[in-house]
Amino acid sequence: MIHHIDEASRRVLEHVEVVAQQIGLHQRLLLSHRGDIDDLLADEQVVVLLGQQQVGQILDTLDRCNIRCAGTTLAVVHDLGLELAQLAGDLIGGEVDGGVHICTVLGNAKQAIEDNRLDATIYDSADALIDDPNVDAVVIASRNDVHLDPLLHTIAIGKPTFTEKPMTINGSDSWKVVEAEVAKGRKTIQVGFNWRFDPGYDAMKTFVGDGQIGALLMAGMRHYNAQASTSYYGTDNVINDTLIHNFDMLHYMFDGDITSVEMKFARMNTLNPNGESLREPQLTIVEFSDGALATAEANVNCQYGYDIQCRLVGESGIISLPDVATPEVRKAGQISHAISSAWFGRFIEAYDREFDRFFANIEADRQPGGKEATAWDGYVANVVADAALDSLHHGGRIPVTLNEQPALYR
Ligand code: ISE
Repeated sequence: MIHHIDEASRRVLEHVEVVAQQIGLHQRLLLSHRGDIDDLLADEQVVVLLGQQQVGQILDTLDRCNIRCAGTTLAVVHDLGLELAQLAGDLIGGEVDGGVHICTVLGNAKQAIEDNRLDATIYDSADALIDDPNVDAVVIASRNDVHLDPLLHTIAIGKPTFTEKPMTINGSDSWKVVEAEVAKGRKTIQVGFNWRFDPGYDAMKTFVGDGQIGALLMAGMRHYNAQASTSYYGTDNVINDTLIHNFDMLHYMFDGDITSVEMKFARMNTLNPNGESLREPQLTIVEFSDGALATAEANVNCQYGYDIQCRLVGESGIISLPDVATPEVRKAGQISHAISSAWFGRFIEAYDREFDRFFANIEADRQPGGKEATAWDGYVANVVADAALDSLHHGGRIPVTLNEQPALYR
């Protein structure tokens, strides 16, 4: 199994994270890990396509996942060359002696590599890097709108791939991913719907599955962010970036397909700094084929913290997602509990567990399915989000129509 990331690699990751944030990544960054020979990831590289907002989270998650890196390989695409080359130069010549090998740089970085006398391999494209036989698995955590091409590529060559949610930006693109997997006859994609791995949601799923509160009738969910998560986050992202988690969780928790969705705007929060480009809070009403109903409130400028709730009403009882257990503080005439400021804190365990599952599946040569979201689940969430966007823009209740589920996913 993977045990502990070594100190040198941990410091590399931390350093990269800081630098990536400092230089405000606008392009994509590829990061790969190479494990020890006797490690779970023996001689394996994981390629991570990172975008501006995700770089910190993902590196942090990989770090916490205790991936042991005998050598860490950093790779850059597009125009990050200079900064990263300098960083690598610092690392190689400095604190983390010998721990870093720059293996992939595209764009205008060639000169920077030469100037810094770095040991580098230059590929012509991200695809060429992914094709490298040393790369055994791929993690795609770039902007939502650039997942599709690398996904289709990794499916074509059969490399296990973890993609951040949403799988793509709409149902028709996600269907291309499903079709590609079906054509290969094998599931290689795991979608990062991490809530499924949250201990609280996990326990609720078991409770429901065991029939402890009978068939589900209703659900009420809260999805609050202190503020919008990216600089380019707009009205539609409330659905296709935020509520899409809720759509996946409802699809996972309820036995039955989602058949329609309707969106409503609430009065705008005067503390929302984005004005009309980010119309919210939004409320969604989801209907299932057996008549069950769910509502989810999205409020991404709530100011006070990252607040996730879910209450499932069954025929003979109710289950509610526990608030994360933080110590109770009694002070100055008050009893209080700390609340996470963002999702990394709230779902830290879920992120770790979903990555652990991804690597465990690779090790066991097992296809994703069951708890981890497959390409089919990614497709379903996108189709529901498409209907929700339609409702948001045109009003009313919009039917959700799915293509027939291919046998591969049944
Ligand atoms: C972000 O991408 C996430 O996945 C978070 O869990 C969600 O709360 C946030 O709204 C999204 O933007």
